[in-house]
Amino acid sequence: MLKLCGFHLSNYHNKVRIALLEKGVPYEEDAGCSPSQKEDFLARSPMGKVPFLELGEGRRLAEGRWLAESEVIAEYLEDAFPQKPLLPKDPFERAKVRELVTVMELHIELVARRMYGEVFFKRAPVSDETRQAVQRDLAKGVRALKALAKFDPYIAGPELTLADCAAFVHLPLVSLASKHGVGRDVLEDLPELKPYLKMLGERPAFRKVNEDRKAAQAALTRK
Ligand SMILES: N[C@@H](CCC(=O)N[C@@H](CS)C(=O)NCC(=O)O)C(=O)O
Repeated sequence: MLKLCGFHLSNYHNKVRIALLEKGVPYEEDAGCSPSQKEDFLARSPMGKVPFLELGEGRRLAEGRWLAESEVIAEYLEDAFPQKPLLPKDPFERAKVRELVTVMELHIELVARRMYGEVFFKRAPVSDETRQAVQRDLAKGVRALKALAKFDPYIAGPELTLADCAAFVHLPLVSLASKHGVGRDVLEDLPELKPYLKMLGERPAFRKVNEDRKAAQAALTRK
């Protein structure tokens, strides 16, 4: 049995969970798993991040099998469980889905993430230099997203793909972070985005993950 380890407020954890649920792959979850730089955690996830996937623990740590990096995990699931694919068959179309995911993660989410501490965790504000760099880099990422996104009705075209799993978890965070961090929702120029996210949110897998995220957020706020 696969075990997905992470927590329900993690957008990367939630992306993999949506893929597992959409594909109907049976899995267990450890949703109480926080990032760590401790040695035994690093043996499972070498950058100390979540999510990671456990593919069988083995009797000793060295015998265990783990995978880190959400997109690597998602692609593993595609290879290991080809039923209900979330990547097109055609090599070019598959690559276009990966291109979209890379733009959303490397050039948009990771850029906006530089402001998450300030915006979501009440940490010290970023420097003016960082804020300007974020604004400039986000503009390039969003320009690329606009060029690639199809909303037809899914972000990569007529089929639901891994790019939708990524868009659903990352883009709302980017909207919020940019609204509070640079004074403007950098995704507001994509008018198709809101109805598209709403449409995805009506699918059972997406809805379940979103409800669990909201419950985790509410529990955190009560603390
Ligand atoms: N590229 C990684 C990013 C994962 C990531 O950044 N996870 C966050 C939680 S949402 C984390 O573990 N942060 C702790 C850290 O960066 O040390 C992936 O796709 O899995």
